[in-house]
Order: sequence, then C-alpha cells, then structure tokens
Amino acid sequence: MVLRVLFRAIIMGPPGSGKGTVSDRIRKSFELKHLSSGDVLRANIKAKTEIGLLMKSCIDQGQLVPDDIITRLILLELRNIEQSPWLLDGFPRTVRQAEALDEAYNIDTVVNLNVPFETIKERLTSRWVHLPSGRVYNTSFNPPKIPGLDDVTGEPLSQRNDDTPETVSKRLHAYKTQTEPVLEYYRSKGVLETFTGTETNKIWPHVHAFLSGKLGSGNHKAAGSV
Ligand code: G5P
Ligand code: MG
Repeated sequence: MVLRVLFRAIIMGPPGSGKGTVSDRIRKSFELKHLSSGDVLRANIKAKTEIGLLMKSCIDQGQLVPDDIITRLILLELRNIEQSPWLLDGFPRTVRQAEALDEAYNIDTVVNLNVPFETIKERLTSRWVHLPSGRVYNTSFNPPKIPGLDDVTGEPLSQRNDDTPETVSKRLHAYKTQTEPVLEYYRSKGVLETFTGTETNKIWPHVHAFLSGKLGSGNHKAAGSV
C-alpha cells in the first residue's frame, strides 16, 4: 500500500498508563512503525551493550536516563524507519528531548493517556513481558494463553526489575516533575490530544476514532493483517 503522508505521532502518559498496550492496537490497525524508548533500552541491557550496562542502574532505580544518551539513541533508531509513518512511545520525556526531536522531525499529533496514578500502581505489579518483542501481558487484564509463556513464540515471560512498588513510586515522581512539562510543551503547539480514563478498553475506541480522522482511510490496515 502506498502511503500518502509520513505521519509522525507520539504516545505519552505516566508509567503503566497503557502506552505499550494502546501502541500495539494502533500498530495492528494502522500502517505505522512503533518505537518504544523503554524497549530500546531494555534490548541494550539484554545484549549487554556499553549503553545498556551504563543505563541499567538508572532504569532499575526508576530514574530517567540522561537526555543526551537517550536522544542520540532514539534519533539513530528513527533514521532506520524514517521512510515510514511512525509512533514514538516513551520519548520525549523531558522538554530538552522534545526540543531535540523537533529539530529533526515535525510532530503531527501527541496522544496523551491520562490515567490516575492509583489505577497504575495495581497494574504494574501484575505485568508480565516478553522482553525480545516488548509484548505486554497482565495476569488479570490480558493474561497469556498459557500462564508464563508468550502467545506468539511460546518463550518464557518475565517481570521488569522496575515494576516493584517502591520503584513504581519513583517512576511516577519522575513523570510528575520531568515529563508533565512536556505535555504543556505540546499543548502550546496545538498537537496534544488527551484521553482520560481508567480502562484501556474504554479509552481505545476514542483513540482509534481520533487517529482514523487524522490518518484517513488510506492508512488503515487491511482486515486480518498484522
Ligand atoms: P518505559 O519502558 O517507557 P514507562 O514507565 O513509561 O516505561 P511502561 O511501564 O512501559 O511505561 P506503559 O507502556 O504505559 O507502561 O503501559 P503498558 O505496559 O501498556 O501497561 C501496563 C500494564 O497494565 C500491563 O500489564 C498491561 O497489560 C496492563 N493494562 C493495560 N490496560 C489495562 C486496563 O485497562 N486494565 C488493567 N487492569 N490492566 C491494564 O521506560 C522504562 C524506563 O526507561 C527509561 C527510564 O528509566 C524509564 O523509567 N527511559 C527513559 N529515560 C529518559 N528518557 C526517556 N525518553 C526514556 N525512555 C525510557
Ligand atoms: Mg511501555
């Protein structure tokens, strides 16, 4: 399918607000590449790259990694997919990162998932992930077909080191102090669209309708394609 525009979107929201879950649904519905900064960092940690080894303690302690490192990493990854429309998840997380992104790309829209912090804390302690793909499960909300195993590959699932209650509190604090100003940054540019709720299944139809309006029918995936 030939795309008419190279759509650039960002998905924002506090840790555990459902960015990964909603991104997966967007990816399945629209012709978009999905890039998650957290997945990129975790892949570096798993592969024991120099950056991964350096960043591991920051992430495990619930702190943001330094702006210059993550910005370089993400801009490099974006170069590999710049021929496609993309959806960026987890980046930018500071105003400095947003400014650096602006210098390289025009952002069409920012989908902001506004989920209360109390809802989030419960979700993260019951999250299980398939590290190689970034696929996310939850023992109550979307359990894997076979407990402990990824639906697609059958490989074992794991829990993230930063999903302990103590680290989740630190991540929420970092979000409030460092990332919330980014919402204001995009609001003032007129590209922020906020979706409020406590359940992804209720938020999703609104996100879908909004993106359908933005992208038009040309960017919908054919039914059944993944
Ligand atoms: P990440 O990886 O970007 P966070 O903290 O932003 O991490 P996270 O934890 O990945 O975000 P999410 O993607 O918003 O959360 O949420 P999700 O995984 O889809 O859903 C969370 C859980 O809830 C899942 O189990 C899901 O199944 C379940 N769920 C979803 N919807 C519902 C629902 O309706 N009901 C219920 N009951 N459950 C539901 O970043 C990690 C770290 O990397 C570094 C930082 O250290 C960061 O802490 N980092 C950066 N540092 C600096 N700058 C950047 N740009 C950075 N990017 C990453
Ligand atoms: Mg995520």
